Amino acid sequence: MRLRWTSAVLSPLGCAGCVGWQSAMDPQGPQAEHLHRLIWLFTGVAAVIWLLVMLSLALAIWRRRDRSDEPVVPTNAARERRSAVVVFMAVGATVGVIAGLTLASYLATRQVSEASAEPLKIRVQGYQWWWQVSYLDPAAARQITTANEIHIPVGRPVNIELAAADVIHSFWVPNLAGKMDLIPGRDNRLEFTVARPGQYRGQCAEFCGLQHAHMALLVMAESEADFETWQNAQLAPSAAPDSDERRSGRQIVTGKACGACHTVRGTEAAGTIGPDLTHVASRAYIAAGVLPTTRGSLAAWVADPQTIKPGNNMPMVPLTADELRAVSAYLSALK
Ligand code: HEC
Ligand SMILES: [Cu+2]
Repeated sequence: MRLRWTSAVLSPLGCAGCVGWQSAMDPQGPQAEHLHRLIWLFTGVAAVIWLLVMLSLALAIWRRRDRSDEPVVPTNAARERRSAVVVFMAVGATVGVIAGLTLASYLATRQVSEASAEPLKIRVQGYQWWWQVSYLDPAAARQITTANEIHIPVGRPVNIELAAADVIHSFWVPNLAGKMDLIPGRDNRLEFTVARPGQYRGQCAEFCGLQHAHMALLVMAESEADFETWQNAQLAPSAAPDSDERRSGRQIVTGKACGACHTVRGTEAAGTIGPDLTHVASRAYIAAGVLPTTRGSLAAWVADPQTIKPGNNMPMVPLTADELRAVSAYLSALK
């Protein structure tokens, strides 16, 4: 990851030790760069105007102090005309600046939303409070469904179709692109290219309920070869259990309520209400960025999802300690 001074200054405010860095001031692709330039243009123009206003204010105060015996109201016609000219010039400058910034913003938006010829097509569907990620390969056998983690090859344009399953969400990966809403009943599109490999954090940017702040995602930008390796691993069905403990774990996941909500390809579990668990242990986090994926955190989550992420749509399924151990052993092997 290439660090700019803004990243260096701001990183202590971020999440030390987290996977993925998140900042609109550290653009990692052409679309993000257009927006970054726009941010600086607006900030620069606004700063100059602020300075000019403060300077004229200081000047006015200073001049008033010098001639405190004079009346406040302009007394003759010449002075009044001069004031009118100044007011007209100020109004003209304001209109000019606003028109210029509007044009700059329009041009940047147009550049950001340019479509490319053969993008990698991904569909992201927002749920309270996680992201379903599907790779739309023309060959049905090569379609992948995963959650909260998007792998993309560096240098290839990515076209993301954005849909919402319940309420309005907003997809925002600040290093890569602007925000785009996910609206029930209306699919939006967002296209971007990542220039450098890295792990970029994103999050829901539209208040969508209690756990809105716990709806993060990760974009893993990799070389074409690494991406292909990942893709092939994801296409494989779930790993078969290699011990008695894991076998009984699989039995619990497919036999208890879990399978009604989760899919584990290669088993009977085929639910679609929660994230696809076929390769859950290959992802850096579970529950949309809330816990790093370890056997311990998988056990903690399954034991009591409502304490970890209150209000989320996974109920607590009562398990004995042995069952929980078996389930976490099984899940943590689903690489
Ligand atoms: C009523 C549906 C439902 C049932 C039953 C259910 N889950 Fe879930 N599960 C969910 C939902 C929804 C989420 C996403 C929660 C979130 O992140 O907001 C989830 C998340 C998870 C995750 C985290 C996945 C990830 O990638 O973030 C795991 C692991 C998991 N469930 C395992 C289980 C197991 C094991 C069982 C059975 C003991 C089970 N679930 C039962 C709905 C369900
Ligand atoms: Cu959301």
